[in-house]
Amino acid sequence: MSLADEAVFDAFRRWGYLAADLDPVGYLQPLAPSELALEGSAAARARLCYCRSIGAEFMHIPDAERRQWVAERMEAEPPPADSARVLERLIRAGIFEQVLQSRYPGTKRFSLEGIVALIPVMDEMLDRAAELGAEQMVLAMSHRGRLTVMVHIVGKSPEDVFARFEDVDPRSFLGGGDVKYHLGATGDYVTAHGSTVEIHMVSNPSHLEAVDPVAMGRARAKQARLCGRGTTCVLPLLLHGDAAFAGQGTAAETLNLANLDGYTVGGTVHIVVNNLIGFTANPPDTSSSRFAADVAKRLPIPIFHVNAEDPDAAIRAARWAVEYRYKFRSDVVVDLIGYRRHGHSEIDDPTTTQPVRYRRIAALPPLWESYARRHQTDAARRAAEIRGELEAALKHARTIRKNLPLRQLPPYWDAFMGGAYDPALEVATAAPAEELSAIGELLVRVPAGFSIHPKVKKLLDQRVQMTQGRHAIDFGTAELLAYGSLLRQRTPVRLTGQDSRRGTFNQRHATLFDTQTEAAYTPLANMAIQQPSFEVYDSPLSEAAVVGFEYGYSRDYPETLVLWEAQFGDFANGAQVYIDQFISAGEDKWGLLSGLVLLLPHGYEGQGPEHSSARVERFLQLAARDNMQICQPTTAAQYFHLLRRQALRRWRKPLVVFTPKGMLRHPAAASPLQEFTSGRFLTVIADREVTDATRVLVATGKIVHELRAERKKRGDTRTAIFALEQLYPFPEKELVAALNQHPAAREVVWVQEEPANMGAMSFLMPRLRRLAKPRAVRSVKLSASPSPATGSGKGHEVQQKTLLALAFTTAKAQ
Ligand SMILES: Cc1ncc(C[n+]2csc(CCOP(=O)(O)OP(=O)(O)O)c2C)c(N)n1
Repeated sequence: MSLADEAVFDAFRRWGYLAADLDPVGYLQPLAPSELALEGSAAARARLCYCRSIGAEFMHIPDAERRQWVAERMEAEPPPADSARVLERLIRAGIFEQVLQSRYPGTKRFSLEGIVALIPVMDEMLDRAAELGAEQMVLAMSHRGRLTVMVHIVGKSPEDVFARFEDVDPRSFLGGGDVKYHLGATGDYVTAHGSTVEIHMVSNPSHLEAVDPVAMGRARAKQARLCGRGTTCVLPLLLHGDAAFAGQGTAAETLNLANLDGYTVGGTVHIVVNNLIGFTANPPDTSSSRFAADVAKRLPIPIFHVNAEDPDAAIRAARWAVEYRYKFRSDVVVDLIGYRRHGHSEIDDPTTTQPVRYRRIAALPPLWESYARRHQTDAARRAAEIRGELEAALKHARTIRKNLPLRQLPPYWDAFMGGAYDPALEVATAAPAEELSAIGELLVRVPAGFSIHPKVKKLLDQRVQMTQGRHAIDFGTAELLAYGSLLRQRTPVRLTGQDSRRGTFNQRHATLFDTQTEAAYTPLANMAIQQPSFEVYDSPLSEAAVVGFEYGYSRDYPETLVLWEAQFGDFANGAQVYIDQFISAGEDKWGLLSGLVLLLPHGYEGQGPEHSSARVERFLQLAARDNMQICQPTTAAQYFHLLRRQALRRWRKPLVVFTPKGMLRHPAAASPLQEFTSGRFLTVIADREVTDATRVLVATGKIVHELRAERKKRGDTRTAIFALEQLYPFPEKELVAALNQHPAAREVVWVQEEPANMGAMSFLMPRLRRLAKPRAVRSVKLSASPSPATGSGKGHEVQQKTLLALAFTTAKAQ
């Protein structure tokens, strides 16, 4: 190409996408950027390449090789399409939608009509991915087109989907289950060349985009299991709605995970199922930029905008997207622009808000009709045949008595179980002394020439002494001993969170940094040649996406102890959607288990409204039917046993741990070596000093230590203090047994440092009243407050003093 022609092409490479013909309805009109006001044959040729049905955005990619890769494809002659196959797929998907529409007119199904090209686009992606080595695909999508994808891509039978419309088995879902367009599914996709790709469609809540990082986490876990450190065998594919992709922060947070060591999946393929509408809202109201996909420009990746009424072009873009992912291990976006034939759901009338657009849409034929016309074939007979097949399937579905499961769990779940808690599930969690001292030695072993920071060295030396029984073991050491011992029992461990390698409170030092080179070294990852993986990563500054990711990881690697740590427990509310919709309800809605651990630093230490509370009350409110475990260990040994219990039992339930901050190095929270070499996690720690109490204080967490110190100060010998170490499942038997040790006790007092409307109080008081009968039961707490804690350090001290004084005052004296 001459230099002058090159300059012309360059302008089109840069700006051509703005002038491309992308919207079949004419809502998104092509622009005429002044840079493209060029005449001549080069301009005409460039216009053909860049301004028809595909608009490629790629000139923002800093790497010249990648830009050139895209340009070469955009500028090459398009290969002939396999129009017969494409037509068959369009008819099948289109008629499937029509049958649903005519048979279930009053039911929501979130039709794909208007972007049915999605089906041949996904076909192409799967065919090409399989050629490039994909064995599995993790697929996440929202409501739009989900049922069609389930049948035409995941391989579910139409009968199965119809049966769900008939709701043939409502009893099996009473009090649980989920709506049909949220359920996950697994199936086999057979490619055009006869190979098979396992598809895992992820279950998701209504909350749009929330499923994105979950799918990535699942893909990473599957890759770790199937392809070691490779990313070839599992391809993640995320489908986004246009309004949701532009608007939801989770989508942006998820994109940011793409190239991070701890999270990468070797590239995710994204499709924006872009119907240029969100429920009733128009694009100018849902995105501040021209394309919803613009959020993806935060990554140096190509975005292919493509007109969904031109399936041949869409298929080309689909093919490039997968090839690009495999060549560069990068994310890539296909922005498939079409329309929505009906209302948001089929019972909605869109003409009340978009009357003009919907008049135009009503005049458009189904895609299979226009495609057949373009390729000069007649499709009517085939359409009638397929309609007949589907009507027969529908009739058959009405005779089905039970919904068949859409999903089959992989065999690595066979060893695990959910359901109700059963004490028979308990296992030994103590570790031999030699084992602990060996791990202590390993924690300080670094490569020759590695210079450890003197402060860290001192701490590590102390750790060695602790594990030899010369000092009590602190929390930070106990945690690493739990991980080390699990690794030596062949349990992989994955821990992530902001600054988790060192630990926010300087307590962990799971990774050491060379003072000369800043090289990082993680002793637990280097214990033996054939050890299970120990991953510890500093996460990006995100809560939502990273919690979603770890939940996803735990879903596909139940053998691994997966932990996410909040910097301060308060920040976990940034991940509330994952806590509410996945962690708490996943088993109830979808029958899917997770052993994810959330480590949430909690405790009132005068650090203000946002560094005090992990919102204990919210977790307890979510607790029902043994859906998760909520614990607050007060000693290092308790923490050790709790973590090991979580990994070693067969019971896979999310575990929420309220972890200490100030108490991390407090002597009262440290434990002697023998508490690690014997015993197990105690759900209630009864009093070990006072044997015949007249009053019993019950509390959880740090305040327990403060109550003990206060009792000592007062020389009180008649007040027993119980530490409630597990809040849920509520240890009723253990608490009753502890109370029975004090027959003379006439008063039981719940003490919490949180305000009355927070903490465990609302959960606990009714239970305590029932169990402690006929003793009087009351509570000591801060007065109710809209924010969890005071902003004044001094104010906190006064409050805490008052609280302790009240706890040691009998009801009468008050
Ligand atoms: C987080 C969240 N907020 C709001 C909603 C309610 N809602 C459901 S669908 C929808 C519009 C989605 O539009 P778009 O992403 O363009 O997808 P489409 O339905 O058009 O395919 C809204 C607002 C939701 N499901 N999730």
